[in-house]
Amino acid sequence: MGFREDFLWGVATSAYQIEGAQNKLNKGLSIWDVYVRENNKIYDGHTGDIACNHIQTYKEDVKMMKDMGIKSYRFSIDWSRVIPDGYGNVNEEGMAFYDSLINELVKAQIEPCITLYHWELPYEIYKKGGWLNEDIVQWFGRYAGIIAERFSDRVKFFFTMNEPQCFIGLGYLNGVHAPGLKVNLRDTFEMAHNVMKAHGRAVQMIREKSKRDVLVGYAPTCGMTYPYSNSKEDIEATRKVMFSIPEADNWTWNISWWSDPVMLGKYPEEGLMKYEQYLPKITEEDMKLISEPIDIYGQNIYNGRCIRMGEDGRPVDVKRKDGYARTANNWPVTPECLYWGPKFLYERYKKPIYITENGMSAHDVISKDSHVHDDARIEFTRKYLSELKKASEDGVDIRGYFHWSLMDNFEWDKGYSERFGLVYVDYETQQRVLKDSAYWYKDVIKNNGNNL
Ligand code: GCO
Repeated sequence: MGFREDFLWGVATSAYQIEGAQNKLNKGLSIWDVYVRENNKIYDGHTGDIACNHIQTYKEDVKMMKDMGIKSYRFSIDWSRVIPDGYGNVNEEGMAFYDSLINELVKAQIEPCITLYHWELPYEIYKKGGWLNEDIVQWFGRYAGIIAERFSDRVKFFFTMNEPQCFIGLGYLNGVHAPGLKVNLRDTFEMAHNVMKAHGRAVQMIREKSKRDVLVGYAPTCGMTYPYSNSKEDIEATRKVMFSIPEADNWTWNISWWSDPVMLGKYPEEGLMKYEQYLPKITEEDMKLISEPIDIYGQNIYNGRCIRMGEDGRPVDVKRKDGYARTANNWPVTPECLYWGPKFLYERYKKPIYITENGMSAHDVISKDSHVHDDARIEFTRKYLSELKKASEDGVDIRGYFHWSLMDNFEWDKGYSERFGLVYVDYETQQRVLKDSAYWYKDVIKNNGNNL
């Protein structure tokens, strides 16, 4: 009992958040390179220009992972680094970097997992309309094929899109992420439809160009829900809220609009009705492309809402307790979501699940004894993983967990003010210090979670 014997214990990062060298190695501009230069968009004027300088330190970083006992590394490829304008020539210098990173991982016996899109839309594609331009479906597919052709001999895991909820919602609806726009609702639905078509096309191209059988997945996010009690009514109310559809003005933050099409081949009825006036033309052919079968389901999970059945038979949110536990960026600590989230997702989508991200930000400091005592992160992860283990024991097909993040990094509009890493990064010296949580996680991995 517990986790599967071959459970994939991992850590995750993304390209812009750690790489640095943004204008080196012939990289093209991405929307983030441009956005961070605007005034007052990013905390204290921070940029990802240097970030964790991973382009230069990747060998040491891989060695560090090996020392931490990490079994798998989920990283992303910056589209604008390997195809500077997104659709034209391939930049060999960019490809060579990832090639070498992958070789290091393989040597260290760390399973590489590629995410294709963790938000670096090439600026040249943005200028052509970005996600609004239907051609992006082919451009993204071509990019996916190029990556699969080159790396599938060594890489088995490919995730297409990371958190479409965020890159459309935060990028185009409330404008706090690149490209920082607030566009019409109509446009956001069309973008979302193209995102999912691009996902489908990528799945096809990965299969076509891979040198062997690979595993293809998707990595959306969203808040989860968990029931107030184990009564049938509360559980039913919770399941209902989990897959419910929000009002149009903040529509992107939900699960089913983004996952039902991909996993079940149809948009949720509730959404088709609620959003009708904003929707683009949706054809059967589109739905077929969008639901091109995938092998594994990734989900980024950070927290959730507690739900119970109301007196009137409608689900209600249970108020959080006064003084409830929170992380440094004020996200609630709700371990139950790592039990109920995967359980509901597995019931609905019936695919093996990987938690592609989970973790917390804390105000970590290096202590007088030169260590970083991040007890809160240890406690957080212990509680979350214990719930995940319970789900696995209850028959949910959970195959892996990637802690966000390997190391502190550029947290988007929050710059370097949030520290999510198991490893502390001093951004002036680029020194890395394993936090207590890194040693703790190593022990968990060694025991396959049996010591949680
Ligand atoms: C994602 C996330 C990460 C964040 C993390 C903490 O999309 O995968 O936004 O990039 O750093 O979720 O907020």
